[in-house]
Amino acid sequence: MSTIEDPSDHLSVTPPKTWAAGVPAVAHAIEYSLEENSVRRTALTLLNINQTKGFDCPGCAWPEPKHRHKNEYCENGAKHINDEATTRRVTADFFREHSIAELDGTSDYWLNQQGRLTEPMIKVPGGTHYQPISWDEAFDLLADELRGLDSPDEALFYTSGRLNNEAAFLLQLFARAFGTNNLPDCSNMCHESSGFALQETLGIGKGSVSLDDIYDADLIFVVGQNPGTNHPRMLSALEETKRNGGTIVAVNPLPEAGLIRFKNPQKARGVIGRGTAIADQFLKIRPGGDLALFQALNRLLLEAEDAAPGAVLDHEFIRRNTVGFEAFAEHARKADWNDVLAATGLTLEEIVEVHERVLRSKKVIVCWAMGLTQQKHGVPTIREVVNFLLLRGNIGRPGAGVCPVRGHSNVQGDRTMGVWEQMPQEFLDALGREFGFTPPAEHGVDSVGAIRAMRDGRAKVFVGAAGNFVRAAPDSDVTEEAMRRCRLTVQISTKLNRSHTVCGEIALILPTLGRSDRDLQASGEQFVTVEDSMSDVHASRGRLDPASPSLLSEVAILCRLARRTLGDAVPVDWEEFERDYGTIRARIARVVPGFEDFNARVAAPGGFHLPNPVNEGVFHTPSGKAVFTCNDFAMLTPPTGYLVLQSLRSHDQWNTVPYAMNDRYRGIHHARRVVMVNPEDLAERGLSDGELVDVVSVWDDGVERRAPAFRVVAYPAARGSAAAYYPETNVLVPLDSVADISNTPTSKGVIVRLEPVAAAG
Ligand SMILES: Nc1nc2c(c(=O)[nH]1)N[C@H]1C(S)=C(S)[C@@H](COP(=O)(O)OP(=O)(O)OC[C@H]3O[C@@H](n4cnc5c(=O)[nH]c(N)nc54)[C@H](O)[C@@H]3O)O[C@H]1N2
Ligand SMILES: Nc1nc2c(c(=O)[nH]1)N[C@H]1C(S)=C(S)[C@@H](COP(=O)(O)OP(=O)(O)OC[C@H]3O[C@@H](n4cnc5c(=O)[nH]c(N)nc54)[C@H](O)[C@@H]3O)O[C@H]1N2
Ligand code: SF4
Ligand SMILES: [Mo]
Repeated sequence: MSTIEDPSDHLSVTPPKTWAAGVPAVAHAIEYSLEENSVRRTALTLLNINQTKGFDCPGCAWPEPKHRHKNEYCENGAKHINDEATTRRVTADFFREHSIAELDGTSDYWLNQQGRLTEPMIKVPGGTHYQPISWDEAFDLLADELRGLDSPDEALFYTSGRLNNEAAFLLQLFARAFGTNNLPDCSNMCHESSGFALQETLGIGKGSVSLDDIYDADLIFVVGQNPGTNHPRMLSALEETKRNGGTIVAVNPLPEAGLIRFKNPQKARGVIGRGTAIADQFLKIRPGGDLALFQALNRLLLEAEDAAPGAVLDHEFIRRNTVGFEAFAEHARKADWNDVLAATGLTLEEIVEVHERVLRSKKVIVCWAMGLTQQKHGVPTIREVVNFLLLRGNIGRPGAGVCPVRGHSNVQGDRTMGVWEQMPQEFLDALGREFGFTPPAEHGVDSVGAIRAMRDGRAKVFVGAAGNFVRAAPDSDVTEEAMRRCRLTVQISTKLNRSHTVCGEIALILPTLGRSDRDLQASGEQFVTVEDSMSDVHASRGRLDPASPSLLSEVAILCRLARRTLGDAVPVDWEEFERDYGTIRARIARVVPGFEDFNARVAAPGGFHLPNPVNEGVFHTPSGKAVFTCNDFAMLTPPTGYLVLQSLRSHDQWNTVPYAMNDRYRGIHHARRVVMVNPEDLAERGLSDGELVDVVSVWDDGVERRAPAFRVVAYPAARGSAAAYYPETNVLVPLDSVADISNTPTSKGVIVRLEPVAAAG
């Protein structure tokens, strides 16, 4: 339970910005760095971000360009790295001074501000405080608890996309050798809908475009994504697209600053000039309206083809590479215009204008993020996006394709390494062959499944390798109760967070090295590898002195834990893996397709690219072809008086971790408990700008979930929508409200009402 240290009382609001980055971005990055660090450390960290011999930015998964600038990072990358490289420390004394209950009463912001974790800590049954424990004792205890379970499926191994490839590979190897596929991860709550939709239609759950394709495209859709804040360097790429004559259409319920205009802080003209207008057309869509929009565009394309046969669709591509066209076309032609306009909140003219842009464009890319994936109809929406691209052959040729923009820096790599509760049998067979054991075939639980398993007493040990599961998960009260029911919760972490204060009967904190920390093992200095959103795999080398001499790397922690838990049961040389990470990569090369000769190829500056078969016209679907699908759209129609709330990120946070109380581009200052609503929706409800309200969600289960004390902010949002920050609003997302097929919590589609809080006295 976190406190409501009601910062909304300090709220000040200025008009939303109409451009992103520029001089303030540079100034904010340096100001933040200097607050956290010395000048020397700041210089060392910033000079090493995203350089071929330095470390990968621990922020988002946007790729580095081939020709790297010496400042190859954005304002937020600098904030993320400096948050990790802080000189503040959480010591044993700190835990002696603060009880767990007391820590649980502080805010997420405060917990993160305390600095880097420095030594292993334990909470014993009935204990009120964490106390120090040696690494050996911690591993023995954890191994004993794991071995004492009635079934390996009573253990859960969660990961977040910060984990590097080597550690991710070892984690899934250990879990499977132990006997379970229970590998829930942050991806379950993030791009899972993209994975399912792309796997089914194109045969691979990854994006198909490279940075060169982005530069080369005629038309790029940026849908359900806020790149100015969440993938800032994507704006430099879009600027290049514009310079090459490309056009950009943004689809979003909010007029996000980065979608409007960009001032490139790396270029003189960005610093002094007006910057580049990004979106040529902005569609202020209703929440959840995207499936209707793409279906309408598909209907218009089919009708344009009727009017000018042979001039609109790419028949040759459709015939050679796809199945299901006829059924799809029949279905899409029936899209009802009244329903489309109601679902999207757009005008017919707006949709026709986009259609005309499409007709003028040979090379089209669709980029998207959480605005599509975290909706009940996320999977069918992305399938409809694929239909749209297939119609004109916009898959597999330069300047065209699908671009799900990933969140965490290595979230895509973790999946490639086998962190998924549903890895295909082929992968499990290869793993078993390589290491001489039989991995369990039965699927494990995902993130939502993990909460249910803990809640119902089916899971008893939770191991979090990076991340902050308690705050990332939906339905905070249910999740917290579920965690507290566990016999043992273990967090492998760099910094303090809510998952340390909401814990099981026994709890362990295992502090680890971050991306920027030097990783020295018996064979010498080690590097790790990551895969970005465009399937480029490259090395990352920590350059700073570790935050504490007692830290172990994630690889070392997993090796020692596996060795003690499994003994000789599985013939794996864990000690050798810990001594020399090259030996892990040598085994990855033999198990994971595309990683042949891994060590040699990753030694090349910039690493190597994992080709996407789609770009060679190869589709790993059952038919061997890309698949057209028929998708029905159901509208998100809240009852009268209710709104569709999305929970989203501010400019000053990294996922569950607020760095400050500001959201500069949206004009929100000194507060996070705010809810942004269109002024007309406020007027209809008799609410006024600045009013104090409780946000209350209602759902099928009849339970009313309440997030108290939010300030209303009149905001140019789409009618019927509301926006407030995550994780403060996770309490409102019902555990069972998930996307069809992908099981992703519907963090962008929560039905709420705003209840005025009666003035005190
Ligand atoms: N600074 C910073 N960078 C980050 C992160 C961070 O927390 N901070 N997190 C990282 C992670 S893990 C991820 S997954 C990414 C997330 O990147 P984004 O997906 O950009 O993140 P959100 O803040 O969730 O924003 C969702 C966007 O979708 C829009 N949206 C909401 N509902 C709809 C809808 O129904 N239709 C459409 N078309 N749009 C909609 C919102 O208005 C918002 O612009 O960012 C990564 N990068
Ligand atoms: N309501 C709502 N909920 C959401 C979302 C939303 O939009 N709305 N977004 C979802 C999405 S897209 C995601 S990806 C998840 C994010 O979920 P997570 O990935 O679980 O959360 P993070 O906030 O990224 O985790 C931060 C913690 O990771 C640890 N950490 C940081 N760096 C390292 C490292 O190098 N190694 C290790 N071992 N630990 C490290 C630190 O202790 C830090 O406190 O949240 C999801 N939840
Ligand atoms: S765009 Fe993403 S990866 Fe690049 S510097 Fe910024 S936060 Fe880091
Ligand atoms: Mo994410």
